[in-house]
Amino acid sequence: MTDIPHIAEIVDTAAHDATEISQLSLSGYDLTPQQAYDVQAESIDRRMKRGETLIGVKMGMTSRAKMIQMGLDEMMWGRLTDKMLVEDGGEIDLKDYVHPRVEPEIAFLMKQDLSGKVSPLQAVEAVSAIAPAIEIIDSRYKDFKFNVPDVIADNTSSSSLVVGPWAKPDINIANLGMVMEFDGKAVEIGSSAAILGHPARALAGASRLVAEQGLSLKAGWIVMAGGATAAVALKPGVQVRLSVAQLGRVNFSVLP
Ligand code: 0L1
Ligand code: MG
Repeated sequence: MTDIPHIAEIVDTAAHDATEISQLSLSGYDLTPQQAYDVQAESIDRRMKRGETLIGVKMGMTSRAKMIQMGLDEMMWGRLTDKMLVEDGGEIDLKDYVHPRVEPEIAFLMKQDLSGKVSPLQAVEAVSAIAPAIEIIDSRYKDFKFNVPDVIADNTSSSSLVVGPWAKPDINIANLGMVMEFDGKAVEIGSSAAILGHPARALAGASRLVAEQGLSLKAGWIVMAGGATAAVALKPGVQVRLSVAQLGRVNFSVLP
């Protein structure tokens, strides 16, 4: 029998202590995707017992660029807690991470609960605001390598998020230019269209996938739509900025 609480403790401790671990699949833990989501849920329960609260979900593998970079092609999701939020313009310390990377994203703020199969249009109708956002992903696995159950169990590499100014949801987000800069130099240039053809599809996907785990997206939650480009590794001292056409900018810096 698969010991879900034990595996949850392994991934939670690695995330908490920012320590690298071997892939579960190479350590004798061959999980099904459902077991991996059970591990994820249990590991987040451990965080809640330490006082963290759930603030939303993140979608992963929602663009071709991400699928090619990671060699995986399955959309997946992870949970976001209040402790993961980095203030817009804030600072992070690399000692709190294993080998972090950043992704340019779009964030949705939920106006009402949403669950199950919905169209992208219905999904956007449940949103009160949209913002430019940067996700800091940090796989706890050695060399940032994993299979699908490994990464789902590791909360889909979710580590931190930085959310920019919220805008009214009446902006057409189908094809917004996105430029991510390190120290003022573009490191990734893309479009919101790279996120499943339209970020609203990632939100509809989130609604469907969380329902498969008996959950719903809650009013007040943030939903991260997934990286529009490949993720870029962070370096000490770097200033990271994302500009999204019509939505504005979000930034943070890494301590030297
Ligand atoms: O947010 C993402 O697209 C990441 C999903 C997990 C895979 C990875 O760590 O790149
Ligand atoms: Mg992401």
